[in-house]
Amino acid sequence: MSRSLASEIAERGAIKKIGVVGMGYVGIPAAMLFANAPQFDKVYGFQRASKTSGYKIAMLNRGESPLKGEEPGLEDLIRQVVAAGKFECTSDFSKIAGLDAVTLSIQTPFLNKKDLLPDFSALKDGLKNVGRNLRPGMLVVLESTVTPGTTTGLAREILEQESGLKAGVDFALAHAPERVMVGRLLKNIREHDRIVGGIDEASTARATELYSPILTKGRVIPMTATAAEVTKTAENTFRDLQIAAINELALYCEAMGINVYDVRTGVDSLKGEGITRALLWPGAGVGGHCLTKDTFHLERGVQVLGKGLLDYPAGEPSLYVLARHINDFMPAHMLNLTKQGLERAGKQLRGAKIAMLGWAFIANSDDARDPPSESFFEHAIEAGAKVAVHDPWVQSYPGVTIEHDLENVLTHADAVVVFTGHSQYRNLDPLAVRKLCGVSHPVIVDGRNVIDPDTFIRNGFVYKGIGRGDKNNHPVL
Ligand code: SAJ
Repeated sequence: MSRSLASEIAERGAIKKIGVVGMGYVGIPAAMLFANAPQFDKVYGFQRASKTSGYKIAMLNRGESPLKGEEPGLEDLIRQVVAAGKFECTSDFSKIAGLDAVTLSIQTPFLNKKDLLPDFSALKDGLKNVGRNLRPGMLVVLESTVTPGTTTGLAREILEQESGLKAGVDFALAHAPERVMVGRLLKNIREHDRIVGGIDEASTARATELYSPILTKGRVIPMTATAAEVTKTAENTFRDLQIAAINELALYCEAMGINVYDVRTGVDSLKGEGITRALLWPGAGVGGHCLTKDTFHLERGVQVLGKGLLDYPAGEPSLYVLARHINDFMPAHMLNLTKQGLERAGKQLRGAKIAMLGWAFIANSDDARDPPSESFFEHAIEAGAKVAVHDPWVQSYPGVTIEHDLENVLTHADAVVVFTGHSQYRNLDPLAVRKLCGVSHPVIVDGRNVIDPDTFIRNGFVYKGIGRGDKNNHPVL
């Protein structure tokens, strides 16, 4: 523990004023929980006044949430902390100079996944804005998911360059990755354990002081910054791998004419000591800003940090990247099922009207980042189909007309394709849907296991479902 950082921090005293850079799905709930904690006096949310996101500043300062979709407790909390004067959103980054701690929750997508090239441009901008206003004794925390080595490498370099200060001597630096899922943002932050990885012990201790007040069930799990980066990228990579495993099984079950859900129940039944089964759910694909890219952060990490040291079977592909390929194949598989269904109804993709139900990457949310629906949409149009898209939550999406009138989308549809598991689609009435389609054998393709095949088959539909080999070649009634 370096004397100077500890004394800088001791001199500064307890953390009272906090800044959160990036008002998105991660930054907004975190800022509100900090603002709601009695230990902290004031929280600033920093948002660039850009064309695409600048509107959030005024909305938040009016006590409104820019996040659509079901987010229990968030709207109320925003109203509460804004009314109490504990939270303010601004694009004036110079305010950072008066704070004790700053967190960064900024998107870290990939420019090119094949060459493992991340796009850290937004993150670098954020780090520069913080670095320019950094003062001795302050704490900086990266919450964004990053390539292992980024906190002690790129982030440290930019902060030191911009501030003229030294990490671990003049200021504290840590990685404390977010672990939130849309639909339960506040709950996840409060109840999940928090990985806290400082570049040194003083930084870990200071970051622990920051997060402890907002944790209810969660505990702080301290480690090094790089171990924290690997933990985050690995947990998402493992989840993606688990989904790929069940997706591959679903494809096998279709080919063998059996029901993957029977098999899943069977496999899942083997419980007991030393046996952990983490079977996830097959589906139309994996989307979102996390699972679709964190594997590549991990892969890049071992390439950069583990340069020449990795002992791995020569010429064998990475298991994790293979999993990505399987999950990326599922929208194409959905299109194959749609094509097969239409052929069973005596039709072709070309000229057919497809009603796509669900654009968001996850159920009951407006989150449409990297949606699996997009590649299906593009390939269906390429194949000559007309595609209408319905989503109850997503407001808009570049290049796609998102409709909120379900009847209109279903009208004259030859095929209905369920891509997102929104609750609304669990109550589809086959008779009403068939009437709107207005054809003798509408096709229904279930990519999220939300409908009962038999009910639709009985009503003259041609049914196709992920993993439903037991139903996909049913007699057409
Ligand atoms: N999906 C399946 N089958 C499943 C689970 C999910 O096909 O059994 C699909 C979903 O439909 C979606 C995608 O995968 O398209 C991602 O879904 P998700 O439930 O993983 O949601 P994310 O990406 O928002 O959340 C993940 C979580 N990571 C882990 O659980 C390890 C969350 O805890 C992270 O905070 C989040 O990534 C993140 O921000 O990193």
